[in-house]
Amino acid sequence: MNVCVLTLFPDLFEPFWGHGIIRRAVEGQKLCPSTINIRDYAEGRHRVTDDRPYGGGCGMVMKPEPLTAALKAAQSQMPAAATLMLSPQGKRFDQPLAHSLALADALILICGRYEGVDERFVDQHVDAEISIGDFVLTGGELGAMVVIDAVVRLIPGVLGNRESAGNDTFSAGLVEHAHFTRPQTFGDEPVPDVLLSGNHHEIDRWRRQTALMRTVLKRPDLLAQRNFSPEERALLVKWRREIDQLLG
Ligand code: 9D3
Repeated sequence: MNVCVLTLFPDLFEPFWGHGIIRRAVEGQKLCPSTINIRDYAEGRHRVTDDRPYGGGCGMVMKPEPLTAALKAAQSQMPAAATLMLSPQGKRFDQPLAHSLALADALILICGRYEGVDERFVDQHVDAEISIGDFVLTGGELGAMVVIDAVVRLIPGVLGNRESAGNDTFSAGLVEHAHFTRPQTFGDEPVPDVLLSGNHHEIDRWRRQTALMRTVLKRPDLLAQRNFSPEERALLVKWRREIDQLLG
């Protein structure tokens, strides 16, 4: 996948491309990343990329011409790419959106800074705006990295079999079961016996049950839209009876 990021801070992306699974994807030619410095496409001796908002108010607005020129440069390399902008006004990024972006052959990600981007650039050139959540960042760069990180690991061949993406929390719709490794006892806490039993049927059953319990406790919102299996339904009924018993 070709991914081109338009940003005023291309240096932020160098360590990102250079580590972990993203680096492996680059080395394995599953990801071909690039950055374009928007400032390189600004005119004049000072290469100004922002200006004061029409109508007044505080903060600055990104000028449309440097963004448009930078986008043309990206599109000359990847003419079929979808043009996405990271923005607090965008559609909330989630795992289904990550899966659909992972099908693309090329993506252009535009990172805003300052108070915002001239709306005419958005109207004329942006296919979709994406937000990574309801909190305020200082710019789109961390959002772009979040999107790229989530998308690249879904490209076939990027994850090894040992780390495969099929069984993810949000693909399964439940929080994962707890994980344990050595030592067998840590600060008085032993690893649950069943995990040492070697009984893989029992281990799978324990993992399914505790995943459901942990979802009830930690992320009940995930269960609102779930179609419970008969096993899950039976467990929830059993737990309800136990809670009713406690409450008299
Ligand atoms: C004070 C006015 N701000 C509205 C809350 C304007 C504003 C805040 C933050 C304008 C730009 C930004 C920079 N944020 C992003 O570029 C951004 C972002 C975010 O702030 N939260 C979640 N996802 C994203 S994606 C890009």
